[in-house]
Amino acid sequence: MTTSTSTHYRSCPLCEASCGLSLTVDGEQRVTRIAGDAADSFSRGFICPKGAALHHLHEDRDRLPGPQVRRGDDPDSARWESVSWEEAFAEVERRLTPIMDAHGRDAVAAYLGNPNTHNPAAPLYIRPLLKALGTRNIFSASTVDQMPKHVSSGLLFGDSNSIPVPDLDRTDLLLMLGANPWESNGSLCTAPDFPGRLRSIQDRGGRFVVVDPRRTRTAEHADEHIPIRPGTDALLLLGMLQVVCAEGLVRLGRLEPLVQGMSSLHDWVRPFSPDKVAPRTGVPAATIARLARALAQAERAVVYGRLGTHTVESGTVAAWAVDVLNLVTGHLDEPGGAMWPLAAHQRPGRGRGPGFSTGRYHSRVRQYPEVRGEFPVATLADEIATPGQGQVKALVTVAGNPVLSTPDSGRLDRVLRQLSFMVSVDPYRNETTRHAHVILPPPPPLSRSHFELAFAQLAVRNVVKWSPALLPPRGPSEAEILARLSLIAGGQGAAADPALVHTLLERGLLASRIKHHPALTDHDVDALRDRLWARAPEDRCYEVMVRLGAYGDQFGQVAGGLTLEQLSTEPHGVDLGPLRPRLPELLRTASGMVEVATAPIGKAVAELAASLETARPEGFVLIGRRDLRWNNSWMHNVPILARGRRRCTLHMHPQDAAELGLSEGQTAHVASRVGRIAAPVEVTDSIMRGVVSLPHGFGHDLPNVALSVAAANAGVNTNVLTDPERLDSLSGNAVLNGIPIRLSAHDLSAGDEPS
Ligand SMILES: Nc1nc2c(c(=O)[nH]1)N[C@H]1C(S)=C(S)[C@@H](COP(=O)(O)OP(=O)(O)OC[C@H]3O[C@@H](n4cnc5c(=O)[nH]c(N)nc54)[C@H](O)[C@@H]3O)O[C@H]1N2
Ligand SMILES: Nc1nc2c(c(=O)[nH]1)N[C@H]1C(S)=C(S)[C@@H](COP(=O)(O)OP(=O)(O)OC[C@H]3O[C@@H](n4cnc5c(=O)[nH]c(N)nc54)[C@H](O)[C@@H]3O)O[C@H]1N2
Ligand code: SF4
Ligand SMILES: [Mo]
Repeated sequence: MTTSTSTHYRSCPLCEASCGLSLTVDGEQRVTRIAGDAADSFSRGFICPKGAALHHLHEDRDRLPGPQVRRGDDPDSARWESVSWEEAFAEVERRLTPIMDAHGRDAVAAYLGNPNTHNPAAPLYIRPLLKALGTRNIFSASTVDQMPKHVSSGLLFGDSNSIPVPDLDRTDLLLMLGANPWESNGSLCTAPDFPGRLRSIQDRGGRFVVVDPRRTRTAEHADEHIPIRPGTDALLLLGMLQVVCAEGLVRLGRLEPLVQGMSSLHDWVRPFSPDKVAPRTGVPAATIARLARALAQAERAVVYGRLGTHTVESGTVAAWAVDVLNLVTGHLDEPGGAMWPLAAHQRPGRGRGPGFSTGRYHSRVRQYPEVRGEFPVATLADEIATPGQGQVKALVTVAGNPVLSTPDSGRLDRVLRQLSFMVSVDPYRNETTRHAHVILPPPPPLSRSHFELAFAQLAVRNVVKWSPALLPPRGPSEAEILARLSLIAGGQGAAADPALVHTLLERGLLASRIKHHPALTDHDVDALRDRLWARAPEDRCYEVMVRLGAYGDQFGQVAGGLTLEQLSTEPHGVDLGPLRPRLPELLRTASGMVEVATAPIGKAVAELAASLETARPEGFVLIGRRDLRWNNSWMHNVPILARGRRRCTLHMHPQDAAELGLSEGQTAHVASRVGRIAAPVEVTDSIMRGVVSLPHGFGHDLPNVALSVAAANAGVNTNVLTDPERLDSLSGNAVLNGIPIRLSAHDLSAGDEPS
């Protein structure tokens, strides 16, 4: 036995911040300690409790050791059996193929959860899987999250992935809505040590303002906290736009020749004077006007809106208004404003493209338009439960827990039982995967390489890093699991060689990347493949992207250009500099302009204007919240993170609690149009009156869930209350914040629900 220890550096894959970690590994190949990597080019030593517990997550005893097959029809009482990988894939083929043959491609649905964005192999390998399935019934966590921002970016800039991020390190004024980075560590804005970067704004004489119905930890540190009535950010932002337009504060600067639709914008925002929107938002008219003027007059300023701004009924209008405010006040694509990174795996664009649209086809039951090739996950249960041609009979989930994370999840939990077959790629048997017939557990995060695909495109600096796998995997990689599922879905069978998919991906990536390449168009794809340095299939894809990316060596054509081999010698990452202006090159609209006034937004803004004339909604509304020590539904099983006081509580203002006769720790009964729950009250003046808050991701007490630590502190599932019919119409995103509810100290009887 050897006792020597070694230190390794790699990125934390658990949230968007992608912090550099320093891991101590003992002679037995066990990680004994994790600290922040002080030399990391981006995070400079920052770490949070989740990153420091990554090895505990890696070693979680409840992580499934291998594939499992369910024996028995009732997920509440069924027995689970460990099988070999070959048996598991054979079982998938045996049960999935007949359903596709008998009922057609749309009879199989797919749900893709959030951790797919944290695993770079997933976006690469999910594409061939979805292609092989050939189904239109694709759902993901995007429609309980950021879909509004995709739609607004698509409409404005022609590319739904071109989301501008606040240039935190150079701004002097940040107006932040519906985000709580002190707990979340940031979202659609990759900025390790987000809190430290906010403090730096203050240290250099700037300030940041938080708009949130709760006085969050972020709001406590802010220079100003502005409480807002949930669901009304679009009105506040339109009010600010009205002030900017009416007071002649519009300043497009160098973007003037690149902007289309300004006269419509002036017309659209006219009805939204601060006086009109103040009673709706709860934000005083004078505050709205003051914020607008401050933004317009600041040299370096930026508006940033996140989850609380997006997961509401006018999420897309709010997302659009954020960018338009930045644009008209001269803060878009400018240092200190909202800018776009250019990641190492990306290439600059050509300033024009096909543009963005939605609704190429519609969902079967509720006729929701397709958005980025998906339907709202809020309608997944409808597609399973409603008989007829095209009914969903089978489901593939990858890294998702919709039974806790999506609307009306009590119903989803019931209707998943109707499926003829379900297969889940997931390390745990949890609330969702207990419904599966086969569970295929991927290796834990320390057993795979890491390269930022998603978040490098959202980072506040251009940075690149590649972390090779640290510990050997016990079974097939997630890439291989997904490749084998693709082969089954594509009819090649369970025994087909996954190398077929690896090669297809590699060749496809190379071919598309050299197609318009000035120096490589004539090159042979296979000759270039022979020159790849990496061995693992997913690493070879990252290598192609890096070498043919904006800073790459272009296969030897650019001296000193990046290669993956070079990145293997840079465990702290490579800093590629601050964000640089990208307009017009990044645009993919048909006009080659920023299209401010597209028809879908115009219609939605007109509807909002009309709503100002109707009666103001009354009654309690429910919002969510996050906590630094867990991530959505799946980190409650790590003892060191689960310790401490009870956290699945209903936050309530002291006066509201007094009026309802509720006090600290007592049970509150909560009913919405679709469900009811009971939760312990936590009285706090950090939440505004008329609003209560409950975190999501709890409710671990369902039968046959194998999460021993989480089950001991099960909590309640707030999404039992979320109404599946309340969506942001432009994006299909669920309304998770601002849900009308009824509250009582006593059991609520049927008929008590708000309408
Ligand atoms: N009420 C309310 N609901 C919400 C939200 C809210 O704020 N309020 N937030 C929403 C948001 S922003 C999101 S993103 C969604 C999340 O929704 P989901 O993605 O559906 O849920 P998660 O809880 O993230 O579940 C992640 C699943 O992935 C598995 N997993 C973890 N690591 C891996 C891996 O490496 N590979 C694979 N294959 N699986 C893995 C976990 O075991 C778990 O089953 O929830 C949404 N739901
Ligand atoms: N520790 C931890 N980190 C996480 C996650 C986690 O679960 N735990 N989840 C990750 C994921 S998947 C995501 S998407 C990100 C999300 O990260 P953030 O976007 O920062 O989201 P939250 O932390 O949920 O903060 C949203 C805030 O919006 C407020 N809010 C609610 N309704 C409204 C409204 O109508 N208007 C305004 N202005 N505010 C409102 C809430 O009170 C809350 O403080 O976090 C990621 N990071
Ligand atoms: S903030 Fe925490 S969870 Fe997120 S990347 Fe950093 S260490 Fe990991
Ligand atoms: Mo999310």
